[in-house]
Amino acid sequence: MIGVETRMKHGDASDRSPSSGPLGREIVRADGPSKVQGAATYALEHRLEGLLHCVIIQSTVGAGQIVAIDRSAAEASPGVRLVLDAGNSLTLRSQPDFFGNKPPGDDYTPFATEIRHNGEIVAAVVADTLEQAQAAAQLVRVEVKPQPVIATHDDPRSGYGNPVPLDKDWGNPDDALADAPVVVEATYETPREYNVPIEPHGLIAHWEADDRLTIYEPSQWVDGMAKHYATWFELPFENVRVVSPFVGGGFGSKGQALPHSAAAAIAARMLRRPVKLAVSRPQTFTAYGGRPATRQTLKLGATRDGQLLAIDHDGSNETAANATFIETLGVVTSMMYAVPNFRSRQRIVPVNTVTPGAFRAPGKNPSAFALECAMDELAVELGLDPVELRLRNEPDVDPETGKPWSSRRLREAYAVGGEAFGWARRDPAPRSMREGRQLIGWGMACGTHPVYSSPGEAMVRILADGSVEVLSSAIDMGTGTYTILAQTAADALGVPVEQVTTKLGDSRLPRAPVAGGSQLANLMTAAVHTTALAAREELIALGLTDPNSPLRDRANTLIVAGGRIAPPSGDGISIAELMAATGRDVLEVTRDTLPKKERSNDERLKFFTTMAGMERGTGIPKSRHSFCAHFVEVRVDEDFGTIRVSRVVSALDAGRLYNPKLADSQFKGGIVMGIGMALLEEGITDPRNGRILSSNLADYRIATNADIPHIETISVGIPDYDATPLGGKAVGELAIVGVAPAIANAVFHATGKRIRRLPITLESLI
Ligand code: MCN
Ligand code: MOS
Repeated sequence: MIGVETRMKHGDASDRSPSSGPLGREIVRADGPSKVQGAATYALEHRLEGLLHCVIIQSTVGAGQIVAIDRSAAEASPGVRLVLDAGNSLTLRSQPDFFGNKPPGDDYTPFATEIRHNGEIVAAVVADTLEQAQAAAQLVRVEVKPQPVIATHDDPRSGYGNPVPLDKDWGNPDDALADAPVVVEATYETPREYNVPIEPHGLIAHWEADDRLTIYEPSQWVDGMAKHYATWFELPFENVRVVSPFVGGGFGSKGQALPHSAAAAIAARMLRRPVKLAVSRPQTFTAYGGRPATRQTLKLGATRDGQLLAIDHDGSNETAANATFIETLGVVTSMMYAVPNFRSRQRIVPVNTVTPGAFRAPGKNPSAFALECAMDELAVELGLDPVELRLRNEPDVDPETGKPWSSRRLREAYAVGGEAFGWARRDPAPRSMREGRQLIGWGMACGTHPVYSSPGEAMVRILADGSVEVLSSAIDMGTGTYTILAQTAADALGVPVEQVTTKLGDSRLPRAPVAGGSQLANLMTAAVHTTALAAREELIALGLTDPNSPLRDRANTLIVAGGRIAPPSGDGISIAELMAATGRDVLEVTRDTLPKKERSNDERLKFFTTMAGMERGTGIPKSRHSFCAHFVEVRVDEDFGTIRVSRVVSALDAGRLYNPKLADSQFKGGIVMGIGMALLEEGITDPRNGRILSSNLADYRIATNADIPHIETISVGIPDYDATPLGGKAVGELAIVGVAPAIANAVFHATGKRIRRLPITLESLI
């Protein structure tokens, strides 16, 4: 990533400190009522005149050459308007994905001629109704000359894999390990995992004119997606509009336009009619890649009293046969504990799979699984309490960069979380705690997530009735963006939060970067804060200088509070009264937090439509991370081997929370997903043809209410203005990190069995 200085200059500290105002309060979700009442319009629910329906046809082999496609029967089928494949598709200009993977050549169609994975799109049918398109799709005959398939990295032919340039080294780990009094070594594995948001992928593509495209598509990044379509169709960026006011979850899967997105847009263009394409649940398992399977071998060397001497880490993840995805496995390993000798290596193993992608806490999550299990194994080996072992290796500075922490409140998390859980009552011996036939296990592990930041842009509009609008192309996928941005504006402006509405998810609005890397809340609250302060200044200027203002010439002493503008003593007037007196319909202010104001349009666009602006710490003097400690109780049935998580207490340091109720919901969501990861989720692949067998919600099991116990979350964060302008740190992905190892460690404590491959099932305990 490009290291650009994007940190905003801090204004007057008093402007940013936690106030008794709306920011930081437990306000209910602004979008809640519209969602529960069915009034929230999701992408595929938009109604358009003359809408056609598109169905994709995916490859049923894992590798091969397409010899022929017979479209004739499908073309003759009732209601069919178009059958598309590589032979008759409009050709687009190719565009690299997030990670720089670019299809070969300058031309691109989403329809394969050479098949690299099972589920790759080979054709599509467009018809008047969905049923007609589905029926006709059955009639398309695809003849393929199959080639050998390497379905997963468990296939010995997949080989050792290819190194990627992420080596990390310090000290001399080989010598340190050779000399270390205690060494533990183990290999940990995680399976393919899928994002499975409640709302599957899909879109409506609508060409208003030959050079104007509107896309209704669930999106974590409408500006990035608009750029994608603009490149594909060689249109000016402004001619593409991506609309995504509501998103039924994404978890990383909705950051960019995907091959099926191109298929729908091509069909709409060729037919000059709006086209809807709904990816079915089974199809989503190959429409987007999900987290790749990982394998990590860790060696930890330590003194007898538990001082880490060395860590040696070798990790690999599956990637596609023709594209690179790196699940960055060394990221937590290298920054969690003070260790003088360190090595981390990473490889990628190409197999016949769809290109894997980002999935909640990419890299961090499997990285912590290996490290935090290995730390538990070391604690057992040393006869030390696992919390005590961690305390003995708590680093004063970031061991990788040597930078001081902006804040790191893990000691507090251990203390507060351990106390709430009752950790002191734990008998360290495995199989020592039971209730009847239930073996009880207590385990713990840590999680962390970096603080990323990008610039953002926002508009604040004060309307004639005194109400306020906040506008941004940022999105809310259930996270709380609508709510916290209203809180931020209300706070900075001095109006009641009920008076503020937020409009999001439209690339025509002021720009925002991706809602990924858990960066959006911090960067957009900063952008809205800046903008709202500017709007307040304009309001005050209007009150002081407008000839018709009842408050004119009051020296510069006006205060805005509670929706009223007033001199320090006296009641003043409402904002609506000021707007009426001065004859204003609207007062509109746009600001951004770009590093320099005089950026050209092209440069601005680059910041908001590529990852170029995503600051990961270069040029920032402090190491910025959120942290958490999870304490978990499991109950394992001695006869049946069934595993239940019966209690979770997590103490989390995510700095200042803009809305503790919503942050709590984020934390709990992450923990729920972590329980699914530990015990349930597994993409099972047919070794013969690379087909994903668990491509539905019956076979790909995610945690349901019945799997979830009482979860207690405790925030131990304090405002961290070295991390972000308003003092918050990363929230959305934090809590999933560390849950799976805490459960694996608890299962060991309950049973004496160390399970190093997820998910932990009753079979694995036999
Ligand atoms: N928040 C807060 N105080 C802070 C930071 C955040 O109160 N200091 C709260 C806010 O309500 C904010 C939310 O936490 O809206 C998430 O903020 P943030 O950590 O900045 O994460 P993003 O807004 O960037 O959201 C993306 C993040 C990621 S990367 C994934 S993956 C993920 C996640 O959020 N996917 C989700 N949480 C999800 N939650 C839901 N319901 N659905 C998804 O798909
Ligand atoms: Mo989250 S996986 O960074 O969208």
